[in-house]
Amino acid sequence: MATEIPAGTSPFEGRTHPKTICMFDVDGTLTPARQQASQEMLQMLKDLRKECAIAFVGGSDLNKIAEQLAIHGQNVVDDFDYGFSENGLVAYKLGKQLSRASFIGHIGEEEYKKFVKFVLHYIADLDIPIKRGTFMEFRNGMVNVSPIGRNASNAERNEYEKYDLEHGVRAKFVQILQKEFAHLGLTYSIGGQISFDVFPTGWDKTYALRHIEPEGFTEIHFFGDKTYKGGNDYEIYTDSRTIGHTVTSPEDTMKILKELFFTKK
Ligand code: M1P
Repeated sequence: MATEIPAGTSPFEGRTHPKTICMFDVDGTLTPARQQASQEMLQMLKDLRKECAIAFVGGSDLNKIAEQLAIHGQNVVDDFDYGFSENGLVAYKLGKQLSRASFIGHIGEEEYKKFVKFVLHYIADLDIPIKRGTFMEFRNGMVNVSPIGRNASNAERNEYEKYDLEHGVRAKFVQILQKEFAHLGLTYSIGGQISFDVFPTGWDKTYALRHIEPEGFTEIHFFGDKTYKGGNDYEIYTDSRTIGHTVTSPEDTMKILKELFFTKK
């Protein structure tokens, strides 16, 4: 049963640091890319929740994030104080949905149709070693485009990532789209192994910050692995409202958390 919170009282008052929040990217930060979180990581997040508020802020949609973080079948948005999927374009607070932004609502059906037509033609003509299925995934606030297709297996993903790094397939594709659809004001973000996300400029991970603003946190920590320019953690990592932490793996995230919250100073 939901606990009644008296008006004007923060739900985080009982935490050791009630005005602090830790926000985490998912792939490469809480979990290996597109895989499940370790038991050790899940336990650490549980312990951290006693210290301060916690949030995930992933580029993926909620289903994918749940596969990675809710490994015991629980509802992932109950394990975090805030849940931000699709960069926060779909947002939850304490298990309840806050809002959902619409990509089509923003660019319009006609422009969207032209975009889809162009992308699918381009992929059809693309000569890469293998192709699978689901080349475009329509989400709420963004679309995800994958030259190999989202149905690629883990082994195929790893192979494709290497191939893409060498041949710049996604980078070239993005350049062409930027030119062709310049009037739409879209951002293209290569955040994972086999695809890139497309969303209106400004709808990057900083979008999630508007949802925590009313709570008046004085320390906002952000942890991410793609914090370099062009990576999908860059904007939130460099935002003046956050204290950014670059991590190299989930183990590195745990190491930094231990130093920040679990080591007596
Ligand atoms: O979280 C990072 C990215 O993870 C997936 O990327 P890929 O399938 O290419 O590894 C996607 O869900 C993508 O939207 C997301 O940004």
